Amino acid sequence: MKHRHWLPAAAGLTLALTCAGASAITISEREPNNTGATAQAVLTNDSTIRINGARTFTDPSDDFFSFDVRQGGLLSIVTSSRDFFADSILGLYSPSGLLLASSDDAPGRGLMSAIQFLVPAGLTGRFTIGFSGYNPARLTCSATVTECYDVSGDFVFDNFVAGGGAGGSTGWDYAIDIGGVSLVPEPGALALWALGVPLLAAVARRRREPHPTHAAA
Ligand SMILES: [Ca+2]
Ligand SMILES: [Ca+2]
Ligand SMILES: [Ca+2]
Repeated sequence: MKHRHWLPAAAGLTLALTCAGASAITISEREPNNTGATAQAVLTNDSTIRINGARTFTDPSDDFFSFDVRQGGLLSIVTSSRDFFADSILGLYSPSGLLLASSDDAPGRGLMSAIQFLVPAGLTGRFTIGFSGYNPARLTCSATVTECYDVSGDFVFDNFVAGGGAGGSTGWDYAIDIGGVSLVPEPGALALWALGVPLLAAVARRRREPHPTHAAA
């Protein structure tokens, strides 16, 4: 490798490229995460994120997760469950909290949800997803599975109901897979990051240098 004579730079670049590659991270859900404001932050440079979560009978609350979108591109969010009776709903919110897309039963996924959203180049930042169970008594969805609204006309996640979240569908585990080019930092940012790692290492080394009063150490 050309940079063998400058190990910190090589190490930083290798780490940065590892982060930018087709790497995946698996995260376990942490309650409470019941509102957009208390969403569980999933912060990573990995290109795909899997969240393993649950809607249990003791805690059937809505589940919110936030993650960083670094550049425009197709953002893919797919949910699944090992339990055949699982019936999810899913919403995607912009960094300013605007509902961008929602899903009840996605084509080919049974009763589980999925969203494909083309993130405009200028709309980067911390996005949030809301996930819950479908309850026909509280929710109506269009036939095209694009939008779900509760009985008050709002999307269901801003109307959390204790003991049921959005729905009566509970008591199942789920997985949410988030992927797309938009999760990975831009090449320019990566280059800066790779340069920054050896710089920080040099600063840290300098700080660790013995103080004059302890020069003998
Ligand atoms: Ca949960
Ligand atoms: Ca929750
Ligand atoms: Ca559904």
